[in-house]
Amino acid sequence: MAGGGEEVTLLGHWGSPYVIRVRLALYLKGVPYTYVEEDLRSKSDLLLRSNPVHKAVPVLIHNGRPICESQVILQYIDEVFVAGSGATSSAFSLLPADPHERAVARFWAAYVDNEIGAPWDKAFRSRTEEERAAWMGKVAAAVPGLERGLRECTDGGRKGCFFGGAGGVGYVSTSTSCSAAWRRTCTRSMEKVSGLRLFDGENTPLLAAWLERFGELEVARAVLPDVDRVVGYVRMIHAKNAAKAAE
Ligand SMILES: N[C@@H](CCC(=O)N[C@@H](CS)C(=O)NCC(=O)O)C(=O)O
Repeated sequence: MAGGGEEVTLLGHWGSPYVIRVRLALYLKGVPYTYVEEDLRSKSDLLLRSNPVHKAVPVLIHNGRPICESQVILQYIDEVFVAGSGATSSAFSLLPADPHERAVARFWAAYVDNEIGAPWDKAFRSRTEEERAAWMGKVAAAVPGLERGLRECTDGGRKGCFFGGAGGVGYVSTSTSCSAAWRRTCTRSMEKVSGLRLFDGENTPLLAAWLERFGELEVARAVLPDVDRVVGYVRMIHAKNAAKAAE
């Protein structure tokens, strides 16, 4: 049960990067919440009722009202849980105050979902090695664009260290928690599973350094799942997908 008279419940799955980004945001904002782990093979009535369109996690339920889609949830959290609202003591804002900087942050958050997250999901669900390699090729092709974005957002790496948010962990960092998580978990897991290196000091020095720094933060340590657990999960899904392909 959340404190301060607010009831906040998150329906999630431990391995979902979309859920992880919401958990990062709630942690950064200091919002207490009840976490409900969903079995995605047997979804709860609450999940089906709360997200009848996509039937997917994350769903945030705030005082009985569901909010779906992780980017929408992040923006909701940023707007609702503000200092002095009684809902949280944190003055921390995920999105920058300046409208142009906010637009830039949203642009890169969308870039991450569309150009990196979407093909990554397809790779995850691929039934053959060839199909998976093709989708991961698309992910790899989008990574230099993100490196360029980080350079522009941070004035060549000099301004702020965390990609969106003046020197702090901001909206893009949080919504890119997939990437941040990738460095510590999914990326390392993918590296272990497929041998593909997406972020390294030579080709993507800013991203590599940023993700390393992000991974060291208390919030990352508290929220990101264990690499070996993710590796085991990814391998299990790949094996299931391969078995389906062979049917
Ligand atoms: N665009 C959605 C993506 C959410 C999503 O794909 N969630 C997955 C877990 S990672 C899910 O719940 N899938 C439902 C299923 O597997 O049936 C968001 O940003 O929230």
